[in-house]
Amino acid sequence: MVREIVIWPDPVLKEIATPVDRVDDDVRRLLDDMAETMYAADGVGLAAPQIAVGRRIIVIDVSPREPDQKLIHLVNPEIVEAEGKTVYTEGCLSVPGEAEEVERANKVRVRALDYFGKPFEIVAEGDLLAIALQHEIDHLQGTLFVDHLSSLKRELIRKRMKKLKQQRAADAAEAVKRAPRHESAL
Ligand code: GNR
Ligand code: NI
Repeated sequence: MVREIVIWPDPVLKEIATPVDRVDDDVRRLLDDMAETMYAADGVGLAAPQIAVGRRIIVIDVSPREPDQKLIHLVNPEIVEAEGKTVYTEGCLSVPGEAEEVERANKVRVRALDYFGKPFEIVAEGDLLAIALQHEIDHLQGTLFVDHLSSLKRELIRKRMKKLKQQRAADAAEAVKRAPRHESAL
């Protein structure tokens, strides 16, 4: 099921997500919904807080940009090693239409549980996967790419998000007005 993606600013995006204690069918259903939501939105990653779920769960699929990669499920991910520095122009599904340069580690080693609850490690260096791992793990700490920008840039983006939310609310109200009424409502 495709879920609704929360737009920044929203309190749920600032919360620290809670660790998962067992990768059971409920968690796997969430992972499936998150992958479906990520693909529907044309994203390369998604963190559970973006669908208003405060748990340490991430999906990443950078294969549109790095064809040797595939869908990765990460539960309770931890960065166990970070090295070097790099700058990448980032976007976020919770901050639509915005893109800004962010400085991050060039190489990361991440430990997590997979779709079946089995521990694994992944190392990424100098590519979008390395960036996406850090971007998504940031989400679990309540941090978005806009928090890495100057306050001036962040406040400009905040204004544009406010306008975008108002426009979406107006569009939704208009859609209700135009919708043919159900018989019981006549
Ligand atoms: O789809 C996404 N693209 C992207 C591009 C550059 C750096 C990071 C990302 S992650 C983003 C999806 C998203 O918001 N994940 O939280
Ligand atoms: Ni994001």
